[in-house]
Amino acid sequence: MGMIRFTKISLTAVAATLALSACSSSTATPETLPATVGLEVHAVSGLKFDKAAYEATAGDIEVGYVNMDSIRHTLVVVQDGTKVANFELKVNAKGSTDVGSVSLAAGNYVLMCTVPGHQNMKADLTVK
Ligand SMILES: [Cu+2]
Repeated sequence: MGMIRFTKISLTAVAATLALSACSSSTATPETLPATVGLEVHAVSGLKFDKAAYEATAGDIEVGYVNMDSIRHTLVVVQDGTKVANFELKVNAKGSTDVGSVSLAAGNYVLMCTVPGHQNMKADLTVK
């Protein structure tokens, strides 16, 4: 019984330490995006975007891209396997942001990152 109790205490201590380190590593505040941004996408750790699906309003869409990860990422828009021309956002470091405008008609699109090895960074974009 004594051993079991000791193990429980140790795990609690480890959990507390992890919580503290998680807190201190999240202090890098991203640059602020303009209020006019109509679509905000975050790159997060694990080669993912922060959502599986996004929505935007048809027309000129101002897209804000925030890097919450520690490696560089890009953002492009693809429709039916073809990249939408003249639009690519790049965020090279943790906390960096990029903003750009893309004109999209209503429809279904896919957001992707073009960095080699990041082919699983995909999310749906529905434009209405
Ligand atoms: Cu990426």
